[in-house]
Amino acid sequence: MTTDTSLDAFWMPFTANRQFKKAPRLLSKSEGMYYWDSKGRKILDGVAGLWCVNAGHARPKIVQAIQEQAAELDFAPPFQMAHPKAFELAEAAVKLAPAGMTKLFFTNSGSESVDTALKMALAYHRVRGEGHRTRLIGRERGYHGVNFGGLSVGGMTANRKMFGALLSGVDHLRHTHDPARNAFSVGLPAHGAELAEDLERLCVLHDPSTIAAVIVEPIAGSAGVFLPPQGYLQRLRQICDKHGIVLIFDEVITGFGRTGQPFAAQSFGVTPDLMTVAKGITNGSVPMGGVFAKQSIYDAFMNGPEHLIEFFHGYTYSAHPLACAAGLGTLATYADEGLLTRAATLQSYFGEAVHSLKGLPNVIDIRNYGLVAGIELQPIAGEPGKRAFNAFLDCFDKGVLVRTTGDIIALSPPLIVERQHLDQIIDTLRGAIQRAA
Ligand code: PXG
Ligand code: PLP
Repeated sequence: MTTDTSLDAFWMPFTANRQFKKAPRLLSKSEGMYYWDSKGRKILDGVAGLWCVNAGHARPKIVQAIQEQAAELDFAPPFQMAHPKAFELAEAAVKLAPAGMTKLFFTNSGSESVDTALKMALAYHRVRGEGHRTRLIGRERGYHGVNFGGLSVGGMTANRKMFGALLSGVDHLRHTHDPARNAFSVGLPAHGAELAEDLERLCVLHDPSTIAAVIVEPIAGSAGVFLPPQGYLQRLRQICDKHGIVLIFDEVITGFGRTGQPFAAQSFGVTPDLMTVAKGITNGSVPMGGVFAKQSIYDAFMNGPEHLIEFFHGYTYSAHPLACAAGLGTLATYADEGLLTRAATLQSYFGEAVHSLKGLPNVIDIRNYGLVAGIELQPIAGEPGKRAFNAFLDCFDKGVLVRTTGDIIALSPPLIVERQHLDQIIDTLRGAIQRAA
């Protein structure tokens, strides 16, 4: 950026624009575990960019794949046409997915993946002659992106309240965050499996024959790292099976190694019918998302005359060549370095480090699983979000990037993280939390 570039024109997403433009935080370079800001300061990345740079920054195989692809084939129309790397990436990715999830539909973001999955579920029922299944069930405090479908099933009030009535026929399960019973749990909380019975309650209210799908994040990330109570996801799966409801896991954050397995579905031993991903599929390098589907869901569409389109849905940039090349470079990097299971080996060290913050002023809960953690602070009276945001600014000033949502600090370092990086993140955070008291 030249020194006379104004910050005026760019309307920044999910940002306090006026405050930012008075004191901008600009990143200009990245490599491995680090960013460098525009002043040349080195900043340790404690959040994998935005939960996406799982293999660390500027990895050679990914960089090279993108560079070569840009010169070889820039774009190929994705409707009634294709290019080889789309099939290569889909094949490589379904090998990582839970058994039986054999199909992958490409999108360009998590938000598009969610809307795609909701449409797939509705259409799946319809092609099977169950078009009466139209209701979609989400969960309070869920985040499923910002498009109208995902917003409607999502449960973050600030994201929803400005945008009208959203989709009709949507209902929500209660969230599972229960600090009174589960505060400072190490790993999955013991209490709350019974909250899955909310789905039975909604089945009684609406009749199960009207319900198309239930969507949940296996671990809610964006709203503040809420872990599934032990047994909760298993119970949701049972209720969906009993009533013929499609179960969708939104693995945009948990996918590609965050929980110690390629997908949280595998860590928790529960297989959904549809699974949305984005972020880690290309290591954040080129926008891409996707929806994994069970074979039986795909098969239900493969009816009627063969020359007809089976699913009237897709994006201009579905399976974009640059994204597919980046995805192949990413999966190769994950495989070379065993990154998709590395979180499992670091989980106990990371967990102990994070839980060492217990007892600091205003720390009211700490939660961890794999390489994700949430540290919840007591809000400043009348100024919700400010204490955590001050800690975020303080950490950035001290050279560590963390993420906040409300008064919750989230950590999700790249999966290449070493113990000394974890120590630096926690030590910096300790100081920031003390200063934010
Ligand atoms: N589903 C889940 C579970 C997500 O975490 C999306 C969908 C939407 O993805 P896109 O690519 O459309 O942004 C996400 C994205 C945060 C934060 O503050 C998290 C996300 C996005 C923005 C902020 O933690 N996750
Ligand atoms: N709006 C218009 C006018 C379009 O022509 C298209 C795609 O052709 C879109 C929106 C959707 O764009 P995308 O396919 O990139 O989601």
